[in-house]
Amino acid sequence: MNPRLEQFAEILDEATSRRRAVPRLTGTAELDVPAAYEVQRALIERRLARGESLIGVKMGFTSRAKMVQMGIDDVIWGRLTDAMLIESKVDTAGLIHPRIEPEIAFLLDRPVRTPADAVAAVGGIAVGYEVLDSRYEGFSFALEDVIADNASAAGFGLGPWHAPRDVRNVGLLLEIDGRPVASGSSAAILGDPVRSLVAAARLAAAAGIELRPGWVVLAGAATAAVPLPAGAHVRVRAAGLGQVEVTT
Ligand code: 0L1
Repeated sequence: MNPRLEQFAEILDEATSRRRAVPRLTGTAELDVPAAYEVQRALIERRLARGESLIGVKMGFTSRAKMVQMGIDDVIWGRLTDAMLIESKVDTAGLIHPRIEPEIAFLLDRPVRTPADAVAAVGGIAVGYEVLDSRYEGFSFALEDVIADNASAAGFGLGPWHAPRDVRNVGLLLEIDGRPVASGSSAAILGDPVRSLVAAARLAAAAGIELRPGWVVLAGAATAAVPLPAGAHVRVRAAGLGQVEVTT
């Protein structure tokens, strides 16, 4: 691998472990989208070398509003490892400037090698949340930066799994300390979270990666991400899918 890209992965890895934001890579370097995904791969390889396992993928920029904001016309993806799975508590002191957003999650029970495999591979659907923590100063980045930074992934949590169902218009509510702070519909996720799942299969296939049984696909946010304070109790509710809670 190009040593410069490996060096970018090291910078982002250390920003994570030292909880110190870094300037965006594109401020001083040329980085295109394929090279940014190479950095992401190298960043995750470092985690795998420390004993973490891949357990899924996350989709990003899945709402029209975020695509327009970034000036892009396709979604991005990042990798999820077992160390990112949050059971019930997340320590915000271990993060730089965390934000949280509600998600719809798919559980795969069959391998997905092509987009055509995706829908039939869904074994479960759950409400979830994602904790984002851009490793860049001031959450300031270009598309290539955020791809390299594993799409800002920091952690995620999942509610109870349900049998596959229509999730085109599921109402989602994010509460912090009992107060509603964001609400939306799963329709904000590409019009139907299943489209995001199919996109995950497309992008993974293009990268030569098979989505495996047991993996989770986070389809993307249905609302804007909100700052995640310390000492908070967060609840995400989804109509028909129950809820998931986390404390910080
Ligand atoms: O939409 C996403 O999850 C992708 C990247 C989020 C960018 C950020 O706000 O950190």
